Amino acid sequence: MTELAAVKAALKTQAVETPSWAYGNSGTRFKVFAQQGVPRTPYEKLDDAAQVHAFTGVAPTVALHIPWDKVDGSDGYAELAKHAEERGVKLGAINSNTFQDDDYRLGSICHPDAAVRRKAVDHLLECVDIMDATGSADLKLWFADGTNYPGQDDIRARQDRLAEGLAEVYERLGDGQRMLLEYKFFEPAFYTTDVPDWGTAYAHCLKLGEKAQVVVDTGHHAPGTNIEFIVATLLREGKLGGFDFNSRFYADDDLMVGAADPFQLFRIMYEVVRGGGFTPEVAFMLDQCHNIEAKIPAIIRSVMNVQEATAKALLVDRVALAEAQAAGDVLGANAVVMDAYNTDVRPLLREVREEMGLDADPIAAYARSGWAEKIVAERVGGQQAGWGA
Ligand SMILES: [Mn+2]
Repeated sequence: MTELAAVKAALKTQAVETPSWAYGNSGTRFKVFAQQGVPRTPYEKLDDAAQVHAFTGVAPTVALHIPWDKVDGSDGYAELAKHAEERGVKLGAINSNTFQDDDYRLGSICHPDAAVRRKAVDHLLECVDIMDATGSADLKLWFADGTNYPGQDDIRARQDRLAEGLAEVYERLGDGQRMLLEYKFFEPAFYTTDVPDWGTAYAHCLKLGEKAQVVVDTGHHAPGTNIEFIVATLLREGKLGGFDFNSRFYADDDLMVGAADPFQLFRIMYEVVRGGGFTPEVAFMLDQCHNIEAKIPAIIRSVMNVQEATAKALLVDRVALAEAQAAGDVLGANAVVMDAYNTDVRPLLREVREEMGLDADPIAAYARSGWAEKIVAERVGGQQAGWGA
């Protein structure tokens, strides 16, 4: 196989998981803007996600969020999984929610009151039940827990509560199921956050065991953080469970991945490729909201941005790079990396898509498909998915 053929083959195996919540209405704490044609049910979210996969060929799974995607009935989740498969996609990670209830004002799994902790852990256990029903492999945990004021609660005790709660959920995981622990350095808590960084997440995952791994949300870092170093380190330790991709200019902006800093995304994907992380064992998920732009084309664009960064990462001449590094050739090594980054990979990706039987231009093909007009015409009445308004 030629080198280019190997790059193409790798790109065809790419899998980017799209989040159900990206198809619903969203906004900032100032305003949620409603859009026409937005899904009213988890089923309709899957219908939209299937469009993204149909036009990109590399978005085969959809993450659910509980309770936003809760369905009724004993067979509800099995039916949801069937609905997805009939449309050519599968259900992916189950995301828990321990941040939208009045009981969680002082935290969830780290709350000082054992009764609230019980409620939070029970919710996480329910999420594992749902994984059993959907066939999902990953439980993705993000905690809004923390404190706003010095002395508000005992920082150390909160870590103990966190460890205890996580251990109970970990024990409940079945074969082939994982716990992916996400970190975020601030917000909604501002003084301390109980899982603020990869080190804290890693320490808990290490103690829990092999089924616990760290999720890197690209938006959850301080400005200037070298995220690719974190990725390289977690891969080296066998603890990189996956990504929540998005873009940030300031904080947790949840903008389209690759929009704010495509060079950073390339550097991250290079470390993924370099570290042997371009495998199904690492979940490449989007965690984004599309507040002002049309949602489905924005998600298609996001998937394409990940593809472009991946293609460039795969094009790095690692033999030449290793030689330059070994020779101490600072500028030469940097040039090898920059050559790959500065390659226009769009023609290559158009070829890849055509070889996959897809339209070379997913955005244009989606626009021509009439899906956007169809959902505006058909999804009239009912309660649109989304949060706040
Ligand atoms: Mn996230």
